[in-house]
Amino acid sequence: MAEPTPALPDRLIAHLDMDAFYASVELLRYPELKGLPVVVGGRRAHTPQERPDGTRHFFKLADYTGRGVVTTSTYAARTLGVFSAMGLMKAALLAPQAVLLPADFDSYRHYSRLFKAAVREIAPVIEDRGIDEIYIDLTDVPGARDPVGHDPLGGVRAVAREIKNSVLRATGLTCSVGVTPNKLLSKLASELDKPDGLTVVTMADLPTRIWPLPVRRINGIGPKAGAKLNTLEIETIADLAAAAPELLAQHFGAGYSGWLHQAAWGLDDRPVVTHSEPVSISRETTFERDLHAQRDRPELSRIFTALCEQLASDLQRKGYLGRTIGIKLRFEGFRTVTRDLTLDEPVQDAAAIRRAAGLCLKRVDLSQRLRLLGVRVGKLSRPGEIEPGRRGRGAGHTTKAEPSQPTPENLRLFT
Ligand code: TTP
Ligand code: MG
Ligand code: MG
Repeated sequence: MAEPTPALPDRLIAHLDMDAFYASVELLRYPELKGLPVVVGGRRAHTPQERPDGTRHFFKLADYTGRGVVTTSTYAARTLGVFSAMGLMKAALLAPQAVLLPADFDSYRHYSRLFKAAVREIAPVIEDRGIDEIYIDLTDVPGARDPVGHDPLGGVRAVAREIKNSVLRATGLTCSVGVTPNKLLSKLASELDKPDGLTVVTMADLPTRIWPLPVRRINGIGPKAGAKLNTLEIETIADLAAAAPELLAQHFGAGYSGWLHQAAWGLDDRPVVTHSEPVSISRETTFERDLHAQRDRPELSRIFTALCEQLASDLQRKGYLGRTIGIKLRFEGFRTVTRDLTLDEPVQDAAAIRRAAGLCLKRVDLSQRLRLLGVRVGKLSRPGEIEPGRRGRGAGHTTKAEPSQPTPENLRLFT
């Protein structure tokens, strides 16, 4: 008689995340940088230059001055302490010899589409979680529930390996995959053996693989909740799993504390959602130096127009129109201000976006210098369709309650 196969979990969910994604895409173009500390985050001026003999000159972090941040870094740079979101000047102190490259988002989007298509050929139930990661429901993929020898998870392991191979063939890039009974655990598992990892975690593995991790690793425990948990001497997921539910409820309220407890015990029944529509699409830019609305008017105006043009092309490429146009301004000292207005009819062209965003701008006091400018389009719809939740039609455009008067000065700015 055959031995009974140990029960498989009801669902087999994978989380796949590309390794050092932007940096790895750059290495495809510059293979001579393989294994070296490389940082993505420079400006166009840092584009490598080809020498007459065919070799390239790369910019080094040590040469950088400015206020940019590290977008991502290769694993070689990470061993020197250089990570995403660190200031480039600070990173230069840790890794002066690291190569600095400008970001090329078109390329990253291209490789993002390629890897997702490669996965979809093997497992069609995919939830898009951004440029370099997806959830995949492997439950019904042929072979995923077949044991291999005595290993009940042999089948799903083989499917995951096939997915990784297929991504590598399609893109030349490695990724890390976590396979578990749910999204929450899979998101944790995909990080455990990065880069090029394949990590299967079952409920039986919780104590050894998940519980030792710091609570902040759980997707849904942000900096605030994390800090508060730490003040309660809850540092690891094990501490959280052992915490008295009443203590958690006292500090976090009934809803969130219940979720914290479930998360620590590896429970999560959210489905893999295959269709998601963005709520809004935006573009923003941080200036090289703070700009003043009047003194730097031509430069600001040019940047403003360019943002609106990029946004219009994003909308057109993705096939959306939007009715709410918003702006975001960050001033010196980091104060951030947003304004928006809702139009009668949805738009997707740069001129209409520019016009509406210009009206928003007139509702802001621009006496302080600016460090960031952003433009956003929301209330998205597809051509010929009414956006979700929209009922009747209002008269004229409705603006958000923010009745600041346009000052005569502002009326002349950016126009
Ligand atoms: P991540 O998946 O967080 O990071 P990564 O792919 O570079 O490295 P890992 O191997 O640890 O997964 O982010 C994916 C890409 O998103 C990353 O290559 C660059 C971009 N990104 C930012 O622009 N800003 C950020 O703060 C982070 C974290 C990522
Ligand atoms: Mg990644
Ligand atoms: Mg990611």
